[in-house]
Amino acid sequence: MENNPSIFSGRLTKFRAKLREKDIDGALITKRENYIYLSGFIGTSAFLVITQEAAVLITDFRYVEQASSQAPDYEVIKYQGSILTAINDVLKSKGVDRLGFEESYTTYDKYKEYKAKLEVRELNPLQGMAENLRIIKDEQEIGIIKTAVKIADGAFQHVLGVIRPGMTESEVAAELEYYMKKQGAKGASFETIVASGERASMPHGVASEKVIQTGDVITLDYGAIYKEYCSDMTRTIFLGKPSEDLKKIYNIVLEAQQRAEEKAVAGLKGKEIDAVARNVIAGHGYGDYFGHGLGHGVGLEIHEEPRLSMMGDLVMEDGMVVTVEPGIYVNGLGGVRIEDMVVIHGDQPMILTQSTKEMIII
Ligand SMILES: [Mn+2]
Repeated sequence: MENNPSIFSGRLTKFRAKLREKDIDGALITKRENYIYLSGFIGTSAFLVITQEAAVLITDFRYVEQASSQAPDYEVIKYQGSILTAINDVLKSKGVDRLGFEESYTTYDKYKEYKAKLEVRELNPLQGMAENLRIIKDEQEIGIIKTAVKIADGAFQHVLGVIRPGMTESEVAAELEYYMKKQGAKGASFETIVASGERASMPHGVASEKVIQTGDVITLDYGAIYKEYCSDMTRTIFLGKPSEDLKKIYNIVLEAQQRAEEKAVAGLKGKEIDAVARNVIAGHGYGDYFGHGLGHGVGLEIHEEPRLSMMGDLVMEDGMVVTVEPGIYVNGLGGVRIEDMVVIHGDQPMILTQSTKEMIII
């Protein structure tokens, strides 16, 4: 990650203000996406202790050097033996009495250990304190996400020239992933979905050994991880001339996608944007065949807040990055989904995904 130190100290300042609001004097952060966000350290093991005055990163021998260079705002402490002892020592030396912990990522076993071994007066749930800061992306994050999207767009262009009848879905997935890595991606942001023919009726049909044949509809849903940030896109294409039913479904999904995307604007709730797509699809009689939410936030995690679904109560704000991905799935026939990534930007949604959404028949 290109560590601009001022970005991380700015995030620490915001996080500390939230701690003060909740009257918590120290936070223990163990979830990888959260410690990346707050410190800049991208290794696979770290424990942050953040108080009003201190920022400590505890890690093991493997990561001391990396942590020191990636997280200059932090005092890096190496532990050997018991991590709980190391955390407890830091809590004591920093005078932490009311400790906040990440309740959604703490197993019951760990919680019991915290209770038994950490000498603090209170253990308080942080209630998504770091995750809530992550919802709005800053300029640096949006820049990285744009590159992650561009890599996925390039892979789509690449794979269009490669797909042939006789290939398996797994081979197509491998082409997408190989291309993305060649363009600088660390890997795929989730298990690549290549669902062809009748399998396209499975919204999450991960690539299988099925051989792709002429006449198949093919749903490609995939993304890249670039500098720890994810992208996510879906296109549905046809190998040979599609049936009238599938063509009709394609055009309905496209209309729903475009109409909803135009409404991905600041001030609307996730569920209001979801309703735009849902109403288009229901209006054509396919309401029962769109069984998932319209979209989700994307960032360090592939699925994060805000949710664009019937339950999405969060109001859109500038800097949120979301997907818009309606679909129609008909058992025995196949399915169509079209997905772009969008940055909320006043009343002018910034559509990141550039691949064409015109019907592609190869
Ligand atoms: Mn998605």
